[in-house]
Amino acid sequence: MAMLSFEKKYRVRGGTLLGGDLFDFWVGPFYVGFFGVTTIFFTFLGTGLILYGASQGPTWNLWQISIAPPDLKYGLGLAPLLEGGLWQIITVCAIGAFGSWALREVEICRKLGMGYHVPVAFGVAIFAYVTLVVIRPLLLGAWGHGFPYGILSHLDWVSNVGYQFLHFHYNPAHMLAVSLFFATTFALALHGSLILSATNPGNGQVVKAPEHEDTFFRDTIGYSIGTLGIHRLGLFLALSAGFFSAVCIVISGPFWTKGWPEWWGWWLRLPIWS
Ligand code: 07D
Ligand code: 07D
Ligand code: U10
Repeated sequence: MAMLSFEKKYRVRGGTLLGGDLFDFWVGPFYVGFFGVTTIFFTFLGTGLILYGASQGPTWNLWQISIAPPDLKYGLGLAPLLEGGLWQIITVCAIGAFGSWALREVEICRKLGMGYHVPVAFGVAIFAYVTLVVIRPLLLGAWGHGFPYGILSHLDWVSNVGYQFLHFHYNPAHMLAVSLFFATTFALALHGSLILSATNPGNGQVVKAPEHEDTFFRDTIGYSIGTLGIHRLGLFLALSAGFFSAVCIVISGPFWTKGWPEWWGWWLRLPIWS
């Protein structure tokens, strides 16, 4: 196994951000590190609290289990455990676990002498989540604006919040985010299919190199972004999609309270029409 002998060579001490040598070891394929321990801690505690919440609730049906945030009357204060307090502690655990996971990725990057692109990318997903459950509730003045932790209940939240603004599709940042998500899958489909077409050309055919890939796109659309460029573009599109998602929800409420279709009134109010 070539990969395993490579891993042995790179399984050396150092590169940790915290804890020094203390947790600088592997368990099977997994690197542990200080942040591996904190990941495990927050994950176990958070999952345990979800299970406890489920045991106090009306159902064990996996799709219907839901840990709701506090009522709006609790504002930004702490709520009793079974009235949203659980949601508050679980939120802390989730942020602790996601943040620890990102920092463990950083330590692994440092060990391998690689760039921090992966943890930075995960950071954007964490940012979107934190926007939903911390930043927006803070701006609106109540934890009750966070989304409930349940498979179906969180869908109800998305739908309800969407209709509070009449027609969420008219939110300009939502339009940008949706287009960027579509562009991301389009770019990955183009890239995946191009690579497979070059490396898997069919029985008896010679495997093709990047010159062929470049030429395919020059012939079709007159330009090739190149082998490194497509990965930069993919990362840019995906991170922008996550970023504009966070923007689209944080402006809904804190910065715009009417229906989103009404926002487009600025166009009709332009002085050029009179
Ligand atoms: C494929 C990587 C693997 C990850 C998976 C998710 C859990 C949750 C917890 C029972 C692409 C593992 C799921 C650990 C179990 C409990 C309490 C990633 C892959 C397989 N959602 N959402 C899903 C989360 C939000 C929305 C599915 C998480 C926002 C819509 C899954 C978060 C909004 C739809 C899920 C989160 C929103 C879903 C599949 C956090 C806007 C669907 C996810 C932490 C972003 C789809 C029944 C997937 C579905 C779906 C998880 C947040 C909208 C349960 C962990 C509030 C419209 N979401 N979601 O494949 O089928 O992601 O729902 O922010 O249609 Mg969601
Ligand atoms: C928040 C997930 C973070 C995940 C983390 C990791 C674990 C570990 C462990 C697997 C951001 C979690 C990891 C738990 C798992 C193991 C082992 C990602 C997050 C940190 N919308 N809409 C979006 C579309 C409508 C509405 C975003 C499309 C309706 C609201 C995206 C359509 C109405 C909100 C998007 C559509 C409406 C959104 C979601 C089409 C409802 C949001 C992506 C075709 C009536 C949310 C930040 C995202 C948002 C959001 C797409 C329709 C409402 C751009 C394509 C018209 C209220 N919508 N939407 O954000 O911006 O991912 O959240 O109709 O809050 Mg929308
Ligand atoms: C890409 C690529 C590329 C590749 C690739 C990939 C992108 C070109 C070279 C990668 C892509 C793929 C493989 C494709 C598939 C991927 C997806 C579709 C994405 C989605 C992925 C999944 C759904 C899989 C998710 C799986 C996960 C997250 C793994 C889960 C792992 C764990 C739970 C273990 C984590 C380990 C930790 C935290 C540290 C180690 C800890 C342990 C082993 C446990 C033991 C614990 C300790 C020793 C610590 C003690 C703990 C304490 C003290 C606390 C205890 C507390 C209590 C409360 C009990 O571009 O190239 O190819 O492949």
